[in-house]
Amino acid sequence: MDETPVLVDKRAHYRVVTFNRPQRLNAFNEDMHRALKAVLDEAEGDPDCRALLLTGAGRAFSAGQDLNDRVTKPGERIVLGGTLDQYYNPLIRKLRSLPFPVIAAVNGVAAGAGASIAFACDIVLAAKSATFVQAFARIGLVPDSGGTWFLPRLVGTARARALALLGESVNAEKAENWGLIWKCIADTDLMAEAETLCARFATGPTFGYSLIKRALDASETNDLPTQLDLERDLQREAGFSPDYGEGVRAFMEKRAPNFTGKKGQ
Ligand code: T3D
Repeated sequence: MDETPVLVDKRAHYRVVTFNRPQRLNAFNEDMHRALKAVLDEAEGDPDCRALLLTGAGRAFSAGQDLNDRVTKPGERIVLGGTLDQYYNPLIRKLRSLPFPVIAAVNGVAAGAGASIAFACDIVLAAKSATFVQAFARIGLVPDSGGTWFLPRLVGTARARALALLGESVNAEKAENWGLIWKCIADTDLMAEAETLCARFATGPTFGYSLIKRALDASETNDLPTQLDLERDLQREAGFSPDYGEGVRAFMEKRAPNFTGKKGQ
């Protein structure tokens, strides 16, 4: 087992979580999956955690599945559905459902499931030198960990199909221009900018953010009437939160709001 396949730095109201297998470009093995799950579960259970930043140690964000664990003899079969059920799919669901913003600071190459994990985050920042690679087709696989769901929604069908089938690398500037990510940032500024954003979220209206995430996720499958009903229900909940009252008072008093992030009664 690696010493610490996932590092956690606790900051004021947020965590920086670093994939830490740099010698393997932060490729995922079972130890790393288990470590990441524990970190995310702990963060979710801590009411003081109001934002999370994911990044990678060394020159990669993550190269996806560690292929050292997938080497077979010719003719030997390997069952991949099981690892998706056990590890990747719960990870993507967890990232999407965390009740606070999750930011990816993509510091280098994000390939295979490594790219899908970034796309599952709420906001993706990438260093100018970072690249996104749909590596799956290169080894005869299907984009997974939500890849076939995120790609067409982010960049449209034409680009999604070409990316998935060709497995070509997309640099961070193009990724921003295509809408695959939020922002491409100079390498030297990436972490500072990502932490500034996290710190901002960590003092924001966390409960309201969690409702925004729920509404946007639901809009992927809802028709307009259903979504309008959902917005009404979520807005009712948001309206009961102390942060809504504080936000309006602060606006009227022309001062900065002091949000607690809490849910209302
Ligand atoms: O299996 C299941 O459970 C199903 C789920 C699958 C999810 C997936 O993610 S499938 C896709 C798996 N990932 C890949 O296929 C990506 C493979 N890697 C690459 O295509 C390239 O390495 C990169 C595009 C990521 C980076 O290219 P480059 O030229 O910058 O670096 P490199 O020289 O290829 O790699 C550097 C080292 O990292 C090298 O090791 P070495 O020669 O220095 O000892 C390379 O073997 C290693 N490495 C890179 N990716 C992986 C890896 N080792 C294990 N697994 C990897 N995924």
